[in-house]
Amino acid sequence: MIIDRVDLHHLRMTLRAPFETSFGRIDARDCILLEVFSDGEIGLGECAADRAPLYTYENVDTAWHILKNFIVPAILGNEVKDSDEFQRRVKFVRGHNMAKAGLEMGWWDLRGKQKGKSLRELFGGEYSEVKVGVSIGIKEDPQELLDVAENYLEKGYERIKIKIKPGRDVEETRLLRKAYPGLKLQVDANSAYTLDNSKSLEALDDLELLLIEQPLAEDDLWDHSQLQSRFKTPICLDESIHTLRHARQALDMKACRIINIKAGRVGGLGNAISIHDLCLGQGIPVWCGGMLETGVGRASNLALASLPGFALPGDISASDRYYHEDIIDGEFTLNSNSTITVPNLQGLGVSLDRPALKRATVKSLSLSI
Ligand code: OSB
Ligand code: MG
Repeated sequence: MIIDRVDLHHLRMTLRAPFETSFGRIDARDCILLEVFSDGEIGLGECAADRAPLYTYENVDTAWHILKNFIVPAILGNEVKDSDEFQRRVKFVRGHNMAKAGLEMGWWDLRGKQKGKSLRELFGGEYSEVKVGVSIGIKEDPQELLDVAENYLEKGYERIKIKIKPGRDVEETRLLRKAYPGLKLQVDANSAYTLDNSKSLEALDDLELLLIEQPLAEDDLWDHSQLQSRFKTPICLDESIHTLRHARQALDMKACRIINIKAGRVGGLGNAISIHDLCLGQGIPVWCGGMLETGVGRASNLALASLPGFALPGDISASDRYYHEDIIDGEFTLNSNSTITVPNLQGLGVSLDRPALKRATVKSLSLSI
């Protein structure tokens, strides 16, 4: 396949409710939507970098710059037969995985359309519906958290993840556990702790959590291995895993017992699948993380999470959990068994709501051969 044009759209999408994590609070989510052209067909991609570099060093402006000046020029006009070849062509760009993943997603959507297959079929995904949960941000007070959680449980979500940070951890988690003894519950610290101040986390170990996500620094596999050796609850890594090599080393070091896979964080769907395959081979459960994606990224996450190693519910909630107005036609809804159905149309299986896209667009740029 030869890509001959790429359009970038910087989007700003207002969230239904502010989302707060240990690294900050946002009212709106930025991202880059990509339209990728080949042979008269258009593929869609989403680059998950946000307005500020809080979750990772990338942000929407660095991704724009790296896509425009390096990644898109390396791909335009060149044959790209598979995702390995895509990675070889962009390998000279160090890091910037979210920028790479945005364009790679567009390549996959095109590939599916050319072959007349859904991404799930291309990936060999087994599940036609994937188990999902909801990720709840840090709230004003524990009562608000309980109210929000109750609302999601009523909607049918079977698994809840709450964001924690020092001082806003044990009390709220204990309260939720007390209110819902059998609930599938997990916490995400987004790197807010160090080994020195991780004492408060020990109380979490008795609350029968599915996992504790990314307690320590992104670049600290070693300290995670120290922490995991003291905990019976599995540690799950998110921010620390950027490559297949990181995943292998984290498992060898016993820095975690579960991995959260996000295609954006690891440079694309092809790399995400490689990490899935490694974990499946070692009996390590994985699950699909989320980045408050639009419907485009959500479709990609659903296809990825259809693979057999995605044993735990993903952070892939229904469209109405995120935005008043999404940029795709239709919406993703929650089935009564806490699943979302994987699209089965060709490619990602979603189409753009052009007027909505226009309303969300901050700026656009068209690049061609
Ligand atoms: O750490 O998983 C995270 C959102 C933005 C950045 C990082 C994370 C998250 C979430 C939201 O937890 C998950 C979702 O998309 O529902
Ligand atoms: Mg996380």
